Amino acid sequence: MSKKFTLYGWHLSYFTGKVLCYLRYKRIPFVDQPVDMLTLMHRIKRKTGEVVMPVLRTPDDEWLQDSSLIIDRMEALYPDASVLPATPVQRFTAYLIEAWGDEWWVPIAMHTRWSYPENYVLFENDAGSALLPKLPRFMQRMAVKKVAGTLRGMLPAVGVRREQFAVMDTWTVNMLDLLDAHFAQLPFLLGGRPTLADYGLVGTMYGHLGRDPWPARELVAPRVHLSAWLERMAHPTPENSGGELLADDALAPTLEPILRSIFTEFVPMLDGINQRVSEILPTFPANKRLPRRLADISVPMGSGQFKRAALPYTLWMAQRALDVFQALPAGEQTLVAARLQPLGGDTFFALDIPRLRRNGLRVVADQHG
Ligand SMILES: N[C@@H](CCC(=O)N[C@@H](CS)C(=O)NCC(=O)O)C(=O)O
Repeated sequence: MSKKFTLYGWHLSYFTGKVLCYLRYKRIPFVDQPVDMLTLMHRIKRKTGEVVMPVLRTPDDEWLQDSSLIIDRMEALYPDASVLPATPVQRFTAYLIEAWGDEWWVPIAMHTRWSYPENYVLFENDAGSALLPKLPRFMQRMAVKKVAGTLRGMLPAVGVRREQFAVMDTWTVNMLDLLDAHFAQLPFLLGGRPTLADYGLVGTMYGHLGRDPWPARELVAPRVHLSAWLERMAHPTPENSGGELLADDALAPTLEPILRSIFTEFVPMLDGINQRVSEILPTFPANKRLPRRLADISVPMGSGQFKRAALPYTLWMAQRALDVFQALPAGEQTLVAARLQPLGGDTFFALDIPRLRRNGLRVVADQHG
């Protein structure tokens, strides 16, 4: 058995990109293993209960699933070059942006991939040679067609619906401009080295926007500072990623419009999901996993509205950030709330979500909490 960690995933996968960039930055030795069909459908399913990537297999043969759990476990094992800021405002902000990067951006990443057929050639090549590495091309193509069909089937649920394309496109261009303006000032979201915030955002940027031919050419390449950040994230060196976070627990002014968008768009999404969960919870069997998706919610996106299915899992990511806030000493909580209040942060701290346990890609709610 390998003494190293093994990362099972594909470079085109959102959450694999997040973990891959993280492991590289931390200089944790690992085998980058494109996951094949047997491993994905059977071994991973047996070990984690899900057909999912990424999974990190430890040298002790533990199979860790969920990018956030993987990072938590690795941070405990490898505390050097921590991606978790030590000061309260930056620490909380890192978890908040992780949640936003992981969850809010999924429809954008799916839209910029699946709405542009030119992206399919790379997907077919990469996924085909990963799934069935030893089999002929035509069989690889058939296997990819099936996987692509499953992924395309998820598009309407996550909100990739033709009538919403204009709202999504406008939002994306505006947000990428804000990010580009930020990275013109600072190497990373919170300063001179990457934090959990950057790893949340890199999921969408590494595997999807920065790699699929259409968005890489049309959206990322023209924004040189965003492109340079992505390059630092993908290929970290002590020279390009070894700086300090902003002094005095500061947040850059260029991060403020991004945080404002999180509070006026992502938080209403969390509220909407919470509402859907509270509708079913009173009659839902205790200790049973909630459905992966609940009925549609409608949330602000830029100056428009955006409809998508509610994912209870997303609340677990919000709970993760709230837990970090609540674990701070009272004085530090006051500092964090005061710093974020002018940007609309009150809405986040007012969230009242039932206690959730993660189980694979779903959650179990504590109905007696
Ligand atoms: N929250 C999980 C999400 C993992 C995830 O959604 N992975 C995608 C590929 S990027 C997948 O395998 N999806 C299969 C599915 O949704 O059924 C994580 O952070 O690892």
